[in-house]
Amino acid sequence: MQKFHQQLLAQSEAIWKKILNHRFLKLTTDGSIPDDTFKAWMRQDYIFVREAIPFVALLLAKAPIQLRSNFIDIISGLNTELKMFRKNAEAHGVNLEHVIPSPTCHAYIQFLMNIAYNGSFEEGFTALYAGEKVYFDSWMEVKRNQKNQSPWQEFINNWTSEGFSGYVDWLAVTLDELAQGKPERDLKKMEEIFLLIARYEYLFWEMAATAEAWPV
Ligand code: MP5
Repeated sequence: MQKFHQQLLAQSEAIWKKILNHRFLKLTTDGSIPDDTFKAWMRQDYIFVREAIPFVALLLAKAPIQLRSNFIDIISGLNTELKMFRKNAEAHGVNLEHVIPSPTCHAYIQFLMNIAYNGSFEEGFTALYAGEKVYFDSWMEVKRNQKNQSPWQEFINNWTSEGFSGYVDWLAVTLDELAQGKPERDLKKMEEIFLLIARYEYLFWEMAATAEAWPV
């Protein structure tokens, strides 16, 4: 029988393919990504990771006691990641101050916050798994196919490390446990959230590739 996380991935196969084939990842892989394009992603993703901290903290407040320590580690990992962003920003002359979240980044964060405040713990956990799994698969695609070191190597290595891979596996196993015995209605909601996050993730690459911005 298919596990719940496998079912989610199977249902999202079409959008997943589009994510992994996105030109942002292809150009990063072959080294031809314009600096400004990568830097646009970096600035937006810095905001995303910064705002992921309150998102995960809200989930921590709803988490079963036995998962609290995992959530503390996740928050700590996000904080370490922010330092990696700041270090690379400094090295590449990227200004991370006063970044205005683009329409996609803004909408994605709002969606996550809405789930964290108004959704169940299981719904929030599903969103977390979806976002992390996309990043793992996306950066693995880059790592597997790159022929030369990239100026952005630290980002590539960050989401393809053994530690990150183990964390994403843990999310999948834990999500399967959380889904066990849940009524069909709850599982349907989790499936909807998973697909929506995957769609936002696609749009996030698109946002960076097109330098998406507000009209004024
Ligand atoms: C992640 C991210 C991965 N940094 N940005 C987006 C748009 N989606 C997912 O999350 P984390 O917390 O950096 O591992």
